[in-house]
Amino acid sequence: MFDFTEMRAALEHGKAAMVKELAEKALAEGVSAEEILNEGLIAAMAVVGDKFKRNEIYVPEVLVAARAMYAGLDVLRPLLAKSGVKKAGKLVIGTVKGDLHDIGKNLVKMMFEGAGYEVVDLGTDVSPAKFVDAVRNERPDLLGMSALLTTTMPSMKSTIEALKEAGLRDEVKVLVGGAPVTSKYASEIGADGYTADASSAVDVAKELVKGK
Ligand code: B1M
Repeated sequence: MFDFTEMRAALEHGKAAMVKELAEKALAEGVSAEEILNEGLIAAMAVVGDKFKRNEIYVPEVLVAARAMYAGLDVLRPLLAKSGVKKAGKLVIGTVKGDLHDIGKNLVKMMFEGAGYEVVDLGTDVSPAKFVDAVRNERPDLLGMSALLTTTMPSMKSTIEALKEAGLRDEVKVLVGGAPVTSKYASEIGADGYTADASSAVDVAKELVKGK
């Protein structure tokens, strides 16, 4: 069994090169990309989040930890995104207006790419108008919105309202997620689906698109 202690410590301390090296080592030892993601990268990022919350570390430390997480994700990306099958559908995704957190959104994106979806990534700080334009122009099956701040969650509601105003609400299934988002909130704002993690987002999306 692979010992993730060193990888988690490297990520917590922002040692990107070491995280990359240890992710490669784990893969070479036969550990699955999914296990490295969950037991190594996501577990370490949760510790970083707790320390941030307790003011034991500050924004610069969180940023270097995030950079180290990306170094690990770069190693895993080709494996998580391996597909080769015909496109399962199209997803437009972005982090909502005022919100710059993109690690979770990028994981969701990777999971969809891995499941054979075409993904259009609008990035972070995406306004309702920009989401609406993308739905109009890209004609996706699904619109995914991510929010990590309680203060930016209302932008999901504004985007759904803007889709209604543009006459596009019935054209697309709306999937929402992010740490502060709940399934209760998702139904209150009229989203079609919610998941707490990136892995189950694809399963929920498949169910939604089936009924489309
Ligand atoms: Co910020 N931040 N941050 N931050 N940050 C949080 C979110 C916070 C909870 C930290 C804390 O206080 N404990 C807190 C929010 C409090 C709140 O609103 N309730 C917070 C704050 C306050 C802030 C600032 C305001 C701090 C400041 O400046 N004073 C500021 C805001 C900037 C802005 O956005 N305007 C800020 C800034 C930053 C950094 C830039 C330093 C950095 C972001 C770097 C980046 O993303 N490129 C950062 C980080 C890294 C975090 C924490 C530590 C980690 C977030 C993360 O990436 N987690 C976070 C604490 C925490 O969450 N524990 C925190 C790992 C990621 C894999 O998880 O994003 O939850 P997550 O995604 C999951 C699921 O939620 C789900 O799947 C993913 C994987 O399973 N999911 C979806 C996500 N999107 C989905 C969409 C779906 C489905 C599932 O469908 C479409």
